Amino acid sequence: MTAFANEWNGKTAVITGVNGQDGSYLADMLVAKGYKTIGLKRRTSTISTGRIDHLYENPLFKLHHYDLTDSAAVSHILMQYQPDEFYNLAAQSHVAVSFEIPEYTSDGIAGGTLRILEGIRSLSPKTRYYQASSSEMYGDSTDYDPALGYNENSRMMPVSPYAVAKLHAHHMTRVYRNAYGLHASSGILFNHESPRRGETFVTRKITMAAARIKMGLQKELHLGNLGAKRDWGFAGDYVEAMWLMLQQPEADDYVIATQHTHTVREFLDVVFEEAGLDWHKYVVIDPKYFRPNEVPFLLGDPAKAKWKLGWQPKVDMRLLAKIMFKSDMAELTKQMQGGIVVV
Ligand code: NAP
Ligand code: G4F
Repeated sequence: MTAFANEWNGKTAVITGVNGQDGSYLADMLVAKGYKTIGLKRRTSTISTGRIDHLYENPLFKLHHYDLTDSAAVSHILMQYQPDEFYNLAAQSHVAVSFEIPEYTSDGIAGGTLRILEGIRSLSPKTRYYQASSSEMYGDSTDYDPALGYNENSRMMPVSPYAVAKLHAHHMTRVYRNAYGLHASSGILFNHESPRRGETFVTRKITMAAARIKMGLQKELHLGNLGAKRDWGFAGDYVEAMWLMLQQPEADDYVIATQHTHTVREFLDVVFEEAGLDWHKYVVIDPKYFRPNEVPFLLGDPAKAKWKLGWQPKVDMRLLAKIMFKSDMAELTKQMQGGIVVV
């Protein structure tokens, strides 16, 4: 038996943003299910494919270059593969950065989504489409039940360029579903994290800093708003929900969340307690990390996903925080033993 014993199941899937957190977990899952998995990544000047390097030798996995702003690249991929499923995960996904580069963020997310939908409509209309929508779209809307949280019908009031672009893409997905009969679904995913989370998002920034402080490599952790509340789940659970949406007879929109919300401060408490440290000694509140507009509160109601998809989250915030901290400690220990640590 080879290390890649899983055979092709006859299905082909395309993933944009395969090099990101979710793209890498989704690629792992689809390859394990026997999909021929076509990962699309943008070209970067330095190699940064650590999340997907382990897939390179797998005959079911193939990588192509692409950019959200390039409709010809999408057309070629659709014509070449006529994929059964297309997962659109690529985005400039950092909310604070979207205030600095709003046009780029918007063109990639709103324009990029439209380019793919139009490509599918004209070149491969049987392809089932997944859109990576976001809880950030709710913004500061007060249209939710405090006990249950936002659902698929709650009013959305985005407060960042990123969220406005995501809302455009969300509605465009619905328009192509209703106008042209495409099997196009949006997952309204609340924050989800993992050891593969980008290092500038608050959870990973905290777990990495706690590990570095523990090892004597860092003295301070600069953060912004500690009072913001987020509904944090595990990325590995959330990619399962994406796949389930595309297995349904009808396309639809689904909230994916844990239905528990915590402040950034509570996340800090759990991680530093796990590290045996008092975060008050290290955290510096830095105006640089406050945003021009902030989403103060996110809590999602995944009842529809539970009922229709049979999906439910398996990892809560406390466990997630511990898994991430442990992983960062292990990685740092390995680097220190290999003599490759940045102080
Ligand atoms: P991520 O780690 O930032 O991954 C995004 C990927 O998109 C990266 O691989 C990035 O490439 C790629 N990308 C960025 N700009 C691109 C462009 N112009 N052309 C082609 N590729 C481009 O994000 P994630 O956490 O995996 O999230 C996946 C998707 O879900 C995103 O659309 C995000 O907005 C959305 N979402 C995320 C969450 C969450 O909590 N994680 C919640 C709701 C929705 P590089 O690898 O080269 O940087
Ligand atoms: O980790 P964050 O940057 O995530 P944010 O802004 O909620 O966005 C993430 O989740 C969205 C889904 O709701 C996705 F659509 C989006 O792509 C992304 O994955 O910030 C979380 C909270 C914010 O309230 C922020 O103000 O943490 C606060 N925060 C406090 N100090 C900080 C920091 N955020 C970051 N990134 N860095 C800080 O130093």
